[in-house]
Amino acid sequence: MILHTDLETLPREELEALQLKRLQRTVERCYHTVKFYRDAMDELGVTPNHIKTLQDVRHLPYTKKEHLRENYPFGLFAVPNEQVVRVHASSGTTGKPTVVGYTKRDINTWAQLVARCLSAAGLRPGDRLHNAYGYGLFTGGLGLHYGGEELGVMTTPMSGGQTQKQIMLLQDFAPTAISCTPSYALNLAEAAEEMGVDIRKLPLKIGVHGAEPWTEEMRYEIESRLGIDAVDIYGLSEVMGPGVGNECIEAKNGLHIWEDHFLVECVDVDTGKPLPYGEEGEIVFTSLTKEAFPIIRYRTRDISVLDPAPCKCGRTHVRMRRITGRSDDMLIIRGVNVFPSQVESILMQSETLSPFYQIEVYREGNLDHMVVNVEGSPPLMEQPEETQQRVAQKLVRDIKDFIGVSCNVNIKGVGDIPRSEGKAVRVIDHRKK
Ligand code: DLL
Repeated sequence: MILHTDLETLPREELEALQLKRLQRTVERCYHTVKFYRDAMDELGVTPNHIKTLQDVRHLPYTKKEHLRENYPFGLFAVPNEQVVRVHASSGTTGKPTVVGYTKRDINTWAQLVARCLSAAGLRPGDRLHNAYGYGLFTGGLGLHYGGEELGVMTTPMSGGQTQKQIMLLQDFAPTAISCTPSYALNLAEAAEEMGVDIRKLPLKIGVHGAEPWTEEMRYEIESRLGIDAVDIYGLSEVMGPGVGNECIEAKNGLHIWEDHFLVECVDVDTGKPLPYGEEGEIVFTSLTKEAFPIIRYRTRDISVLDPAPCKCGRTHVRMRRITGRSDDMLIIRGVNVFPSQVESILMQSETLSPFYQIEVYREGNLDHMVVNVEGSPPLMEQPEETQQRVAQKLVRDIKDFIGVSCNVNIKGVGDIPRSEGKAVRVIDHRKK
């Protein structure tokens, strides 16, 4: 059974007409209610009347994370604070967090879009969702929670952490689906194995994973260790939270962006110039229906490719390929650009390793140096030191051959890499200290 709304399968012409109407309304509102947008548009000499076609979005100024910080906490809200019923904030490693707000209607829209995601992932009313995204200022927990309830699934607000208790509830509540970061899914798989529980024998059948970059190899690992279909969910707090796009379980090949609510562009990271479909660049969103915190041309720093090819699920919304990484997570090692996900792909192909890794970067003199720490599988760790060294040397060669960068690889013992309970820390860059 395919369960999607008419809006997900609208013919492109009708979808684009709807987008244009909503874009015009959004720009008009932003111009008249948010000083930041009015000033930015005035500076470029653009008024809401300039938006006659969807392409005209390109005349509008970009919004960046620093603009949110400069207007901390509520300066970009487009409604009086009395109409805001929820705020979320993203932590950020330095300084003040970035704050976003929702009206009652925004909360409803959000719930409907996350319900749409869950439905695309294969959940149906009557399913049971174990929600292990963190509850709190982070949008993951409450976002998935409201979406689960909206779809009509029994939703357990488990949040992150208490890993052994999670395994107990996975057995006792018999959920058919789990939502958590991909790294936490593997953490759970490992904990279950240690407790002697075979997750693959439980009723669990679908995983809805996102909030951090992951690879096809990681998908394979999660699917085989948990015995589920693992589906990608995407979103960011500045644009709404989880639920901006989702993979369909039919194709599992890129995330349908819910284009009736978000206008998506892909632009050159350095120049900001819009790129045609099929080219890799930075993903940019304009919200089309948000009330409290509308956003115009938000530079996500997420790197991907937009693919307009028809999908076998019948949805007409464009697909965004799996995120390669964030432009600010890209490591430049002696002039070579390296995304942690590229390293992950290589590590995950080796059956003698565990899927727990961390990359460290140092500067020695004038040279950057990358060290990959990865756990060996329990059987590898029982082998003599030379066998482990051979595995490490092969990884060094593969990383050099496929990514073009020389590095050191340390095979670590089981449990030596910190386990994630939410977003995994993949890189420790000692150059930034
Ligand atoms: O991570 C929202 C979310 C919660 C998405 C739960 C999916 C599931 P932020 O904390 O604001 O919001 O972080 C947003 O996380 O710009 C991406 O860099 C990254 N990200 C989110 N989803 C994916 C994904 C939530 N599926 C930032 N693949 C985004 C890769 C992702 N990266």
